[in-house]
Amino acid sequence: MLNLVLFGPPGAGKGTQSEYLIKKYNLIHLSTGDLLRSQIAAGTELGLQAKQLMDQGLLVPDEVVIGMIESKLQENKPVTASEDQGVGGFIFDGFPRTVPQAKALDELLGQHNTGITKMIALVVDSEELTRRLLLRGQTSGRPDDQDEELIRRRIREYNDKTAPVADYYNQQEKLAAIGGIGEIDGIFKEICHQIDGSDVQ
Ligand code: B4P
Repeated sequence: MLNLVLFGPPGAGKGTQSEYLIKKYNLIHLSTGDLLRSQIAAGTELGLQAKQLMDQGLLVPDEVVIGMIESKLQENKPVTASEDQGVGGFIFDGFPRTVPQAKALDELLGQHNTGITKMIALVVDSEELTRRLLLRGQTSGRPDDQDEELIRRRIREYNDKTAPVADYYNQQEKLAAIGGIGEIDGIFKEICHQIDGSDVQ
């Protein structure tokens, strides 16, 4: 199985690149941001609690997101999925965002006799991230994309709590860092090159 972690600060292009990767490698997409937003839309207790934190640019507690991923892995049992549905693996988008989440993911995948193949880390500077998110905020309707101070807090939260997750995968020799500025298609080719050695031209 090909199990990828797509990593980077808010607005780095994780969601954007995930869409291409899912199609090319036939992956199941697990985005904790999307899962949380669907809980908010459904008005669940979990969604109400998550919304308060997300609207302030803060991370949701580890146990909440780990629980969501655990139940999604149960629904799409990794081994069954790969054998019976021609599924190539999973893409984890926006998860793990803390070292405890990374450890929990290793444990959960280990229970299914599989593991993370590679972490793709998209590198983009803060000014470009802020520009992209404010632009997306004009049409996305996402409250966390509409306020520059809030966006800067999300980036700080990333630097404080999420950036160390890259070291965790680096120690396992699974980290591939890729420049995330430029044409979306060119960045996608570079990611594919890191995954399967395919030509970047
Ligand atoms: P997410 O939903 O994961 O959102 P994100 O980091 O803002 O988005 P992403 O990087 O995917 O951006 P995209 O590709 O769309 O998280 C939202 C919130 O949920 C978090 O702040 C947190 O509160 C909570 N949360 C989620 N997961 C959690 C976890 N595991 N633990 C705790 N809390 C969690 O790209 C952004 C924009 O850039 C788009 O408009 C796109 O068009 C543009 N773009 C992409 N690539 C480009 C390029 N190459 N050039 C120009 N523009 C580009």
